Amino acid sequence: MDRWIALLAGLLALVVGVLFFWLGGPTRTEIAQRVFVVEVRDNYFDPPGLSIEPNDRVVWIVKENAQGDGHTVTAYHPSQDRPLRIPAGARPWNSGPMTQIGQSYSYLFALPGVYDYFCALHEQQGMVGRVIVGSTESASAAEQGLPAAAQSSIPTIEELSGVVGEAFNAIALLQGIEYLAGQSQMALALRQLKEFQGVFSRSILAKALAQQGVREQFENRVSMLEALLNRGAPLSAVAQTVAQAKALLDALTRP
Ligand SMILES: [Cu+2]
Repeated sequence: MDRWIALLAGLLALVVGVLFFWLGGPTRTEIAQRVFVVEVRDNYFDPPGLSIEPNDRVVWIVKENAQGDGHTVTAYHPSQDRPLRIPAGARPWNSGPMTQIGQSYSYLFALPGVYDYFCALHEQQGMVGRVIVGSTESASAAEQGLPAAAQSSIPTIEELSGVVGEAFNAIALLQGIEYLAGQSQMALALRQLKEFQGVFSRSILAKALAQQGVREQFENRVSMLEALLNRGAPLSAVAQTVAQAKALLDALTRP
């Protein structure tokens, strides 16, 4: 009888423990919600590839429109007269033509998988992009089936899993911090920066920057960005510092 009571007590403790952890622990949605910014240029996305976590948000911002006809950000999906190149069940998106500099479009990536997208006006010029959500190990997108120009410019899953992918991510993350600062979301901008600093020192990106002899320079830019955000410096100063950090990363994204 005593054994049963002990067993029941043990089970009860386990259930309470699990419930406590489940209800009290931070969930992925609380710590995620990072904002990555992809710049929309003539005629490419910068950066063209990202590797993110579920519930991260991507904001595309138009930076160039020399032709005047604008750009779109459109998912490869049958609803857009294209083959399905996003996870089954994921919501397709289409920004429609964006013609104003500074115009933006945002999408929250909820489901894991590989998402390919294109600009409806410049797909044939290779204006395409890719977002991997969740583990890159489970990503198994067909690397075939795009127009030739798109095929040659879309980052491969292998690239996005390595140092090129980390550099792309860092660029979009820093651009995201600039975007958040521009929205007066200083606390979010700082949190995103702290999280980046936390993982940077152990990253292959840090190693690659060290090999290029610019790691210290890059870290100085990131520290300066933190100081600027902390004292609510003008957005122009924030943008300039992000641009300098980005210039150091750009060297890693070119073959
Ligand atoms: Cu375009």
